[in-house]
Amino acid sequence: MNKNRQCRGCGATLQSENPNAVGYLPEHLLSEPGKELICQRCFRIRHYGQHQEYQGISDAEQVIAQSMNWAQGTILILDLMDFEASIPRNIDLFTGKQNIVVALNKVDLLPPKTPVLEARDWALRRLRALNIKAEVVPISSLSGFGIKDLLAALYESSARRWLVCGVTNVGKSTLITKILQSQGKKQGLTPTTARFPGTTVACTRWAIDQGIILSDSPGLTPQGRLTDFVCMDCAVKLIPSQRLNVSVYNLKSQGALVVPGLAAFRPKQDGALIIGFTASQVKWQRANISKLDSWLTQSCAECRVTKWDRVDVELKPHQDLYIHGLGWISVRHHSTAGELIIPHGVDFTVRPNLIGGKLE
Ligand SMILES: Nc1nc2c(ncn2[C@@H]2O[C@H](COP(=O)(O)OP(=O)(O)OP(=O)(O)O)[C@@H](O)[C@H]2O)c(=O)[nH]1
Ligand SMILES: [Mg+2]
Ligand SMILES: [Zn+2]
Ligand SMILES: [Zn+2]
Repeated sequence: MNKNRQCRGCGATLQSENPNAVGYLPEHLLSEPGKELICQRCFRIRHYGQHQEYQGISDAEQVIAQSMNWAQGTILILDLMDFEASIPRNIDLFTGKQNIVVALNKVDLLPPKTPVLEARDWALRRLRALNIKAEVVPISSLSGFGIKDLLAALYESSARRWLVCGVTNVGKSTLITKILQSQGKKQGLTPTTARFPGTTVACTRWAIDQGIILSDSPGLTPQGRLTDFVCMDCAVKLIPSQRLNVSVYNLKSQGALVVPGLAAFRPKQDGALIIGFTASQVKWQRANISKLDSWLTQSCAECRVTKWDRVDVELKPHQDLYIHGLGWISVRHHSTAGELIIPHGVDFTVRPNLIGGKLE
């Protein structure tokens, strides 16, 4: 009778055999007929913010590939604060579809002086450079900014079945929750959201106004994102969740920048003027070159970095050096060469600056 009932929060198939696997619910709760249910893991996330490891999580790419047959349109969510890391590896899978809208999420974390449209245009240029030609709608799933514009794009299209997809933690489930709330659909459950990656494990479908159905989906794991190299506690600290911190560092002789235990940039010349950006609980800070190694060993015992990549990088004026899953540094008037030190396997991108005046 209870075969294949689904957790309404994370999509897992409900089961009462293995408490350490996703979808677990004690037998007496699972046998309640007809009711919308959530699994024990979702209950713990929602009420206690707990983030344990669970077994039985299917490969997100496979789950999404199945839903692509159902969907008539795709809402691809990108995280503005972690932009390149949130572009899925196999982007063609999504952009090959007829109806695609890119939702540029977390714009609430921009500094107050940065116009949202400026950030939208920056993202458009970045996507065009990657040959991705989709409409880009800036949104905040958390505050509700831009949700009306996103819905207008869906209503205008002939597609009714939309897959909401993207890498882990970009805000897919938060977006669906916000839309359900904005349309007064508060009577039922909403998708489970959390500050750590991997919350949604299978697709769940949600009816909204104008006959549209949104499918939540499990997040893809991007390659080379620092967040995915560290333990859950450290991952939570790295998730973009705070307004972008922008600090200017006028480095003196022997000066460098470091995020303790995670990354460092060591300019080749004295007196570099560098702007540091992070939107999470970690921050860039000044360090003396002679102390860099000791700063880099100051990390969590559980996920201490053992192998570092040291790369020579040259930044031209108005370029960002963005470390996937961490944040970025930027220079304005002078080219700056230096050594970037990051955990082995983490990716970085040199790109036109996101924040501040642009070079035309
Ligand atoms: N500041 C801010 N935080 C957001 C926004 N959208 C989502 N978040 C936060 O990002 C984290 C992840 O949100 P989820 O909605 O669970 O992300 P997801 O894409 O469903 O993640 P998975 O299910 O793990 O793939 C949560 O802490 C959210 O509160 C946003 O627009 N602004
Ligand atoms: Mg989710
Ligand atoms: Zn669940
Ligand atoms: Zn850790």
